[in-house]
Amino acid sequence: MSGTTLATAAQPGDRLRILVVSTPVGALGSGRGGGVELTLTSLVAGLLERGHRLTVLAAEGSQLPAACAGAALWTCPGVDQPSWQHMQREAAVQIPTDGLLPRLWRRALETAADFDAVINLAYDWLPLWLTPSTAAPLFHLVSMGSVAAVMDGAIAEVARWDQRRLAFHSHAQAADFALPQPPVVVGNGFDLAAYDFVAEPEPLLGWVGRVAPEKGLEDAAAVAAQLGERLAVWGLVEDPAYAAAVEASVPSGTLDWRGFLPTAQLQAELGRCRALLNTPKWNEAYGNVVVEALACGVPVLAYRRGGPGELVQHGVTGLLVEPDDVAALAGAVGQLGGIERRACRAWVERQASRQAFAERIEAWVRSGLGR
Ligand code: HBI
Repeated sequence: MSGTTLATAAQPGDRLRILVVSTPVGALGSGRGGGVELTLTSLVAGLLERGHRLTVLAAEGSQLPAACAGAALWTCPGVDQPSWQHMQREAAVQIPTDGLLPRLWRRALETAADFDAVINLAYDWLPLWLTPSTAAPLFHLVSMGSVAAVMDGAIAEVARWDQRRLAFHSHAQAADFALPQPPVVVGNGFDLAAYDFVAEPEPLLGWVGRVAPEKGLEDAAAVAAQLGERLAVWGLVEDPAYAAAVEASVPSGTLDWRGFLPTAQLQAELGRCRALLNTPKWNEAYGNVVVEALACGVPVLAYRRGGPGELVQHGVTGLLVEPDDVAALAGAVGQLGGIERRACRAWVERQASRQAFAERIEAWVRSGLGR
């Protein structure tokens, strides 16, 4: 065996030395990593709180939020990995010249012997492919549903080799993949101190998300138009042509475009809504915005699809309707009276706090390290 010495296997209860490898799609703090930035922050902050030693490996220019100040930050220069989002299903893996992804994983493999576990948050082929061939204990928190055949294959191969190394945000997401065993589902975690509960809403409907076709804004707009109500829209306009088409599909003034706001401002405005409409057209792996709304006491009216279809407790924290049924979604707005806003906040405190999430992550890693 070459000079690598395996870290002495961690025993239950002692502190773990954990390396977290971030997404190669943008630096932390740039917002380009999408939901992964929120997941990484909660995972690192939550595990620090549980007394573990954390190191984050990310793109040059990354910054860690204050909650992660206790973690070491290592960065690599390199060209961003092309995003799997909006790729053709049969697309091949591309490794650009001076690619960031291979540099991250060269560094991860070189230093893995100093860690009890390496947690990968990137939705990429390379770290998955390496897993059965290295002694380094690589774990993968898969961040999306199925978007490419080559990724489906890499995930299925690790699952066949040792599925304990994989975790998912929801059962609906995990169901996209060929898994021999029931999946480890860890949900996600949020800093609930950052979300203020609002007991008395305004008569405003809300929608939050990247403004892109897979998020289905057009359906929420149609619901607002059908009810003659306004819809506040928060989020990065990733696809301007799509946004213009949605705007043109409803009477002018229906949509109130609020733009992409940092969490503190978003939650202050979102909390005033009487409901969040969630209209995913793809198998949303989790649905961060659903939990952010619930954390403010805002009930969620959603399609019974993907992660949101699991997060919303029908009749308790919101209402679920058949996917793509705009009329049913409009009807659900009329049934909001039965939902207690405090029950929305209570659910998040129980299920989606940073502490609850970090506990599930630690249990996942420990079980994967066991015999
Ligand atoms: N694409 N290649 C690649 N790698 C990622 O880690 C990645 C991505 N596309 C989207 C993405 N991550 C995140 O925004 C989602 O997983 C949330």
